Amino acid sequence: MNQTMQSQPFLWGSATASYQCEGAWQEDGKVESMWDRYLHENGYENGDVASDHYHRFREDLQLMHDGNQNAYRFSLSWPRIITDLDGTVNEKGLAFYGALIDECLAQGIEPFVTIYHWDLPQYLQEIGGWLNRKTCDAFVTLCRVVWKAFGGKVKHWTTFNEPKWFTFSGYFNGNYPPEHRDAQELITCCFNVMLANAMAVREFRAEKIPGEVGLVASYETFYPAEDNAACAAAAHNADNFANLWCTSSCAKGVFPADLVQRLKEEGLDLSFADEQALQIIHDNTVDFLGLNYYSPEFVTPCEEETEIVINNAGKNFKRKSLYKVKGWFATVRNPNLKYNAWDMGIYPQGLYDTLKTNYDLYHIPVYITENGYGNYDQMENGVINDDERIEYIDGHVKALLRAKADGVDVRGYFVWSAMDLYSWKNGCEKRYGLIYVDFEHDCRRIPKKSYYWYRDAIAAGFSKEGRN
Ligand code: BGP
Repeated sequence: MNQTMQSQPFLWGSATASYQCEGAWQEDGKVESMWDRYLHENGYENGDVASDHYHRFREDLQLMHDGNQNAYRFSLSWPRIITDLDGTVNEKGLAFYGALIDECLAQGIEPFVTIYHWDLPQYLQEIGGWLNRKTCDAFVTLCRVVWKAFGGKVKHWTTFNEPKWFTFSGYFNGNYPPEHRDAQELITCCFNVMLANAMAVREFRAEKIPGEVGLVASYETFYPAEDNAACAAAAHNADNFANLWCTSSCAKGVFPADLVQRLKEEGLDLSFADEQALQIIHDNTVDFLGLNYYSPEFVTPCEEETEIVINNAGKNFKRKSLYKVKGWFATVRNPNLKYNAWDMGIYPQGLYDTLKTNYDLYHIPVYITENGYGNYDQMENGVINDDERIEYIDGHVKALLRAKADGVDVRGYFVWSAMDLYSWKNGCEKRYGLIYVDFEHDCRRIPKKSYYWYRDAIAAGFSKEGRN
């Protein structure tokens, strides 16, 4: 890692992802992503236009600048940049990101770039996606292209966003493309993604790309629902299942031994984990961890059949979200917490624990790369009073500052999301933005009350308290 990173100011920013905000799904030579294909084929709400960031990024960056934000986390659309299996580069796609990065720098905003935030090119999905090792090689090709183009301008790189969610949802729960439900496929994909991460880190170091390279993990804090050994064991199972395979392999270079043992006992075939791949993972760990934290889970043991229920319908949903994995763990609602309409529990202590746990385990710098509150925001007389979001962010930032004061090397905080955007399978009415996007009227932008609050809070003290 570049030493200058240690003296950088604390990053206060906001985040987006390419598919969720750019729109322009067919413009300037971009090819289809697996999400384009999947949402179109099924007639679901899609991100064809989304927040139209592709055409409005200058206005968005101006708003971030005016909002005192000094960093912007965004991702690159792979199918905009590389258009086929031969690795053909689409210069117009690269030029878009060049303009976006230059605009960040002109506005005094650090670009914090995620290379993969789920929008795999459809041509790679057709050869098996993350089940196929060729996708790992193709990922390294993508990294090489973007590092050649933007290395030096961008100092903060992350390879993957949340390996847990796109593998679990795509290959176990089946609610994301390619809608498979197969534990063997799940663990194969998980391994290949972590291998691709390590191969990319190796490339980053070999090419001496300036700056730092990390990975963004979704970190779910799992707490025993009751104070007993069985619930504690279930919480550890859940941690292994959802978090540790990812964080331990990218930050320490090894998969948890008890998890590996357990998978073998369950009859899963781990022959994909060949010596050479394990060595690459071992030798190429990340400089930092990005952690996305939204809500905690409280767990008990589970002997019932596996069942996952995800609330994508908000207030119209007739059940409650749950996560039951037979023999591993089950989640239960905590009656003491407030939940939003999509069953997300609000618990700032979870963010503190996320930071502390990961820093204590891995001793590398951490960033909160996503934290935010989904709601049905309403505009009344041109104003959006999103007080619940303000309360949520305020509570979580305070938890972050507490962790920092307790010695955690946390270097930045990004609100999810910069502006309203498309939420995977939930559509656009689940809004997270600091800035309202009027999807009905040409995607015009209207800063919410939280935008002004965040702007003033940064000026008033977050920066001071957050500085190293
Ligand atoms: C994270 C993803 C983001 C974003 C966020 C909110 O898992 O990295 O892309 O979508 O969660 O989740 P959702 O949109 O499902 O409410």
